[in-house]
Amino acid sequence: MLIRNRKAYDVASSEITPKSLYMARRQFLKTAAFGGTGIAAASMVSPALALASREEVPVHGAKLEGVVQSAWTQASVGLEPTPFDLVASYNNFYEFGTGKGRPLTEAKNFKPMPWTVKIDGDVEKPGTYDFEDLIKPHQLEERVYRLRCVEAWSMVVPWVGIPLADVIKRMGPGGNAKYVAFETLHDSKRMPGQKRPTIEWPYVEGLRMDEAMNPLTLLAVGLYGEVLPNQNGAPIRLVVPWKYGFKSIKSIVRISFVEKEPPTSWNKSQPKEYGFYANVNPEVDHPRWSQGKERRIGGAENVFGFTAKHPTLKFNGYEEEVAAMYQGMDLARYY
Ligand SMILES: Nc1nc2c(c(=O)[nH]1)N[C@H]1C(S)=C(S)[C@@H](COP(=O)(O)O)O[C@H]1N2
Ligand SMILES: [Mo]
Repeated sequence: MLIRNRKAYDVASSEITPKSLYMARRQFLKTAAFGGTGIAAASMVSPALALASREEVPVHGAKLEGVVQSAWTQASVGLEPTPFDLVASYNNFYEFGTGKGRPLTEAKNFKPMPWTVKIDGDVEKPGTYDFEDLIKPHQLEERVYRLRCVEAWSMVVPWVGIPLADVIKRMGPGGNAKYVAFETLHDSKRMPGQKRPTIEWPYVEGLRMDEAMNPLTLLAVGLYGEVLPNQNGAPIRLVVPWKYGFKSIKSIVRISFVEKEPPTSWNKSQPKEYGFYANVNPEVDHPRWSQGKERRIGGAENVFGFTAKHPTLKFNGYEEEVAAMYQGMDLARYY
């Protein structure tokens, strides 16, 4: 059968969402009234509704050269990658608005280049590095990873990036560098969502040093072989596949080597709901909903309903690679 040879990303979005359903949802949107419930990595908006409100398809970026295939292939995930159009149009990026469809349109005119990343703290080679100088010495790899959002939806994304460990080794962290802290650009002229106090700006995140050095942890600069779309965190974002999506901070301008556990945005905003570790764990529910299942973006269940169907895997399926780092830790306490 011909269709079986086609890659997921060759499938047009019109085939994923039959046109009639798409139009029906648009009509529903026009007539339905929505009570916005404010804040959360957690507003339970269905992807169908978010996609129905977008007016244009994502813009493709420049092809990235010299990308090698990593050990984390599509076959190792065992799932088809989520089509490009969905990865680049269903986003969480509060700097460009809180709706899932907002970053696509609100980030359209964002100009990521030129870009610098400040490296500071307990490290041998601190400084302000041009994006190019930060990336150039390293080999770009493609890595197909699961992404599991705390809101119980998930995707499979073919990222392009470099292991964070390679950059850390090159920078030479000192003996007091127990954690790595990350910061997103703070400039409300370029990121209009920052004009509103949705969360405290800038967005900040952090990892323990062993988590940062874990071979899975990626600094992504692209997806689907192309330069990272603005809405996915251009020009450089973190990808930590065994943790909930909010740990994967976008548009990074600062990486600091610190001694104490750094503050993280969602923990600051709602400490009872979001901890520092945020490891994907089906056994530890969010206080307001189960983490036992997930809804795959683009999956058949999204067409008619919003029920989470697929069981969530411990550490998002990366247990073998990461479980040893948490041995002896009570993961219900360190959530
Ligand atoms: N700076 C910044 N990074 C962020 C966010 C954000 O709002 N701002 N949202 C996070 C959340 S909650 C998720 S699920 C992922 C979504 O990444 P994607 O849009 O590429 O799928 O980005 C994370 N990184
Ligand atoms: Mo998220």
